[in-house]
Amino acid sequence: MTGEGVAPRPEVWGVLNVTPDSFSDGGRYLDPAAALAQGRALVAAGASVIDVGGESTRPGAEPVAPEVERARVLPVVAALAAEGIRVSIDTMNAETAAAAVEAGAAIVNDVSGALADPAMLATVAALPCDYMLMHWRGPSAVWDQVSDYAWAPRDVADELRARLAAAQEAGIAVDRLWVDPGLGFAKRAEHNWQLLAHLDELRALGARVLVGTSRKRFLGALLPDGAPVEERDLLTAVLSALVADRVDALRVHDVAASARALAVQRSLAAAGPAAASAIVALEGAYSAAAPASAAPHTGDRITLSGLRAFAHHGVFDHERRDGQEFVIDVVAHLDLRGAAANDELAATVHYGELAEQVVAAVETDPVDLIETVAERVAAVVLAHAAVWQTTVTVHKPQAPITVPFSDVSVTIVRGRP
Ligand code: PMM
Repeated sequence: MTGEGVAPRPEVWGVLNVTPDSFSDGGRYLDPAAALAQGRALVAAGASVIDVGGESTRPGAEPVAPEVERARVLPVVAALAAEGIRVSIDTMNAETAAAAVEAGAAIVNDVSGALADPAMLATVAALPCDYMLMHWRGPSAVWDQVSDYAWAPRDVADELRARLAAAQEAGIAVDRLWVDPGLGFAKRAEHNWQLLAHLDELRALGARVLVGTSRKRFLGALLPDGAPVEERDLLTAVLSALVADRVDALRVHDVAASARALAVQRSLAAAGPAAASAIVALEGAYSAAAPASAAPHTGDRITLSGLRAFAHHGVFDHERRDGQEFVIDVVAHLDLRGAAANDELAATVHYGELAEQVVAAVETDPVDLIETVAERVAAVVLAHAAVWQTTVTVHKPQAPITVPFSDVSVTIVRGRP
């Protein structure tokens, strides 16, 4: 029905909580027949995997005895798998994982990243299944004490890298592994947004990437107070489309909405060259440096995202004294046809060297403003003769702003005079 390799990327995984108390669908699918019907409906709406869970991870939820968890999920896993549906079991318990795979599950989705049950990695290593390591810093009772990050995208990637290494050491090959930033799990809204904006950090880990944005509280914060949780489905679907090109799978409750949003995203992406020339035309309108006519190469560019530098810029004494992290994105526009035709590094810009030059320019003499830092970076990029235009964004995620915020940045576009 939904064999591996058939599903378009990203896949949509449908959530099926067989619990009395999950925060958005608790109690609806405790009856196996109702769960099976919902699983079928999610597949019909476009899910390639059904993620079956028997224990709520909602803050304040009571832990569930493994026997109770298994009694809830195993009949549903078996019934779905018997229909040829690809099933994931959402569990932190190794015995439940093993029993679910025995019943036909193809994936173990462990929100604890193998930190809750010491037997999990060895168990999964011996099972014929994929394994999802979600970023986790402990149960919801401790989230208040463990929700601080220097820069969430980097910290989460570093912590997941360690979990991936542990999984591989236990004998789980990387082609069986998935990672997930664990949105909402010991993360404040700003951390969730930063993680979504910097998914490349997770992609660089080498495992497949899934994100679970669905119906989470940080989306509810964008809706009027008291809005029903289902109203978050539209926001989830928008996010599904926005991150589609950087993830392998999306875990959602309203599969139809995300599947439709992805259809829109795919149609737009398929119109790539047209979309690219529209962007070039827009950029041309903004930059005197753009060639008068949109030549075929004017969309060519090299992009460096999320470069990190530690520096002492800022107007406050403590910023000058203690320093903080700055994150820089650079787009360098240059004609890449010659480099591609001759496969020749000398005909383009060496991105590793450019990255080092940008970081070095940020890490020198402290100044007050990130505007000044951005100008400095633009000058470094334009020092490469082949570059005719650059877009530089300097983020200051730990800026001294007294209200909750996710990021502040300055973007400039500079070209040759
Ligand atoms: N979120 C929840 C449960 N399981 N699994 C993964 N891999 N990623 C998630 O983000 C995730 C998860 C909590 O949401 P729910 O109560 O709606 O299932």
